[in-house]
Amino acid sequence: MNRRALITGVSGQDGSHLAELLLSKGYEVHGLIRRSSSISTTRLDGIYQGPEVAGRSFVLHYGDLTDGQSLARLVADIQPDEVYNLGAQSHVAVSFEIPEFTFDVTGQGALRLLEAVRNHAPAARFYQASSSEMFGSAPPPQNEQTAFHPRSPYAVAKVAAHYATQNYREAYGLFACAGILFNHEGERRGETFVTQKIARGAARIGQGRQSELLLGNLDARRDWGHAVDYVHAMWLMLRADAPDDYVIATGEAHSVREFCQLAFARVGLDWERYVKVDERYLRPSEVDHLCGDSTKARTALGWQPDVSFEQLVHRMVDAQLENES
Ligand code: NAP
Ligand code: G4F
Repeated sequence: MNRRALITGVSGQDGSHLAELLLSKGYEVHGLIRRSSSISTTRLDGIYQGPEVAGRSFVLHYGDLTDGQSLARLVADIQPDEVYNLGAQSHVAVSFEIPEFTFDVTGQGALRLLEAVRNHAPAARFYQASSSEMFGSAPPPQNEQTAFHPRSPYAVAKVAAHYATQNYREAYGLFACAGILFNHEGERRGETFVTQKIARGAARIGQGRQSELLLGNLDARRDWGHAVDYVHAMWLMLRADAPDDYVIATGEAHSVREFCQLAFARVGLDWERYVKVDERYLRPSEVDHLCGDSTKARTALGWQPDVSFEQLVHRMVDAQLENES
């Protein structure tokens, strides 16, 4: 029997890569999408199967993490073997503008989904997309033992969802895992995250379509990996013998400045001539330095990343050059 998976956030960067991974492994994949006035499933173009496809293995359902009844009904109807909760208002800076909404979707949404699983598919394995943002100002290297010090409404919501996942594991015996993933990027990254903003800006400036790039804090350091490597870790966690929480990271941190340097060099330009700091992109409280220690995942799950920092930057810029051509 093929395994059946339900993915929230399937239209996002990670959701689209995870859906492809699970389909390649023979899963029947169900994805939750929100209704929107324009098409929001472009990342799924390569795997979309319309309702006319007989016996399709990829099915999209309307729902919302703020609507507990829709989640309960979907879980009851689909009876998934695995549930991946990737849906979130995932933009840290935006979470300062819409904190209540962020908490509702990113924090309480996880609790709603856990309840749906507990009540309607208690044998399902559950993955929660926790985040290195939860570590906030805790000094690097951060691992599973590091105390959280969240620095944004988004991070506070992720901490709540993380603890809810642990509590449902302890209280109800759910096979519930939290992956504490450090930043991961790629060709499908949203345009307002710093890496894609830089990759796109470098490509456009290189092609003479843009004259400057406005950014915020250039000193922030992140442990950046590629999303394809990271969704593989999600799947490995749910294939383990017992549920647990794992840090997923490359173990290498670079500054926003270094990202700019490599991205602009890819198009033969000196970044310092084009990048300007604009205070509007500074955050009320910043996370200065994230660098993960993923020894546990490497040892227990056999996980390791394949894409280096330099390859990541080059792949993102090259993809933007193709987009713009
Ligand atoms: P993303 O590209 O922003 O995707 C977020 C997904 O959540 C989208 O499919 C979005 O749908 C969906 N969503 C938003 N609000 C929703 C709601 N109310 N109900 C249902 N779905 C909703 O994020 P990502 O980078 O793929 O990240 C996936 C998950 O991992 C997120 O939970 C994120 O917080 C977490 N995470 C990401 C990173 C990273 O570096 N990428 C690191 C650690 C943790 P629309 O397409 O309709 O907006
Ligand atoms: O790309 P960012 O917006 O990602 P951030 O805040 O680290 O959050 C991402 O990674 C988290 C994992 O740690 C995820 F949980 C979360 O969902 C998201 O995927 O910003 C990275 C850094 C920050 O320090 C920010 O202040 O880049 C700095 N930055 C500088 N200029 C900028 C900009 N960030 C953005 N988005 N836009 C700028 O113009």
